[in-house]
Amino acid sequence: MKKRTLSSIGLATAVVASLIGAGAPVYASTTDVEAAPESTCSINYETQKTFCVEGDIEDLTAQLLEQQDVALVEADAQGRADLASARADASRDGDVQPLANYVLGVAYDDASYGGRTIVFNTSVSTTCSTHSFSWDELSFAYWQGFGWANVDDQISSVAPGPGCKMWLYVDSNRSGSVYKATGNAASLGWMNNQASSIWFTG
Ligand SMILES: [Ca+2]
Repeated sequence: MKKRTLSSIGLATAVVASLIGAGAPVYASTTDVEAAPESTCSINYETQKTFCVEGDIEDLTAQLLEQQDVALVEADAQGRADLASARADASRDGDVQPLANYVLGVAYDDASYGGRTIVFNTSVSTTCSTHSFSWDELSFAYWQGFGWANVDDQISSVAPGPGCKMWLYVDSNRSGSVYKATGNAASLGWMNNQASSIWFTG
C-alpha cells in the first residue's frame, strides 16, 4: 500500500503559510455571538487548508460548497450521489464545478461526538482503499472554539470515514502507544486527550 506522509517540517511550513498567507483559515461566522462557540472545521490532507464554521458537519458541508466550491463527501454511494447532484446543480446554474474532498474521519473534543469538531479529508476519491494518510503533528491541526486551538492532546471521540480506520498515537510522528479505532468510538479510554498524531488506513 502506498504511504502518503507529510514530513513534520512540511506540515509546519504549510500551517504557518495558511495562518498568515493567502490561504489563511477562513471562518464563516453566522454572527450569533450569544451561541455557544460550537465549531466544525475541515482540514484537507493535500493542501492542509483549514475551513471552519459555527455549527455541525451539515453546516460545514453547506458553507464549504457555497463559499469554497468544495463538496465534502463521504466516500460511499450516498456521498458520490450527493457529489453528482451538486455538480449537476452547478452545471445548471452556470456555477463553478465543485471540487470534491472525501472524508477520512472526524475527531471531536468531547466524548460522544460533541464539542469542537474537525473533519479530516483528502482529494483522493478512493481514500483508505488505496492510500494511507497521516497527520504526524496534530499540534499543526486546528479547530476553533474560544479562539484557535490546536487539536493535540484534545481528541475525546472519533468517527472514521467509510473504508478508513483511525489509529491514534500518543506521540507525534506516529510513535508511542497506539489506539486503533476501527469504527466509531464514543470514548477513547486511556487515549482520551492524549492523541498527538493520526494515521488513516484501510
Ligand atoms: Ca477533549
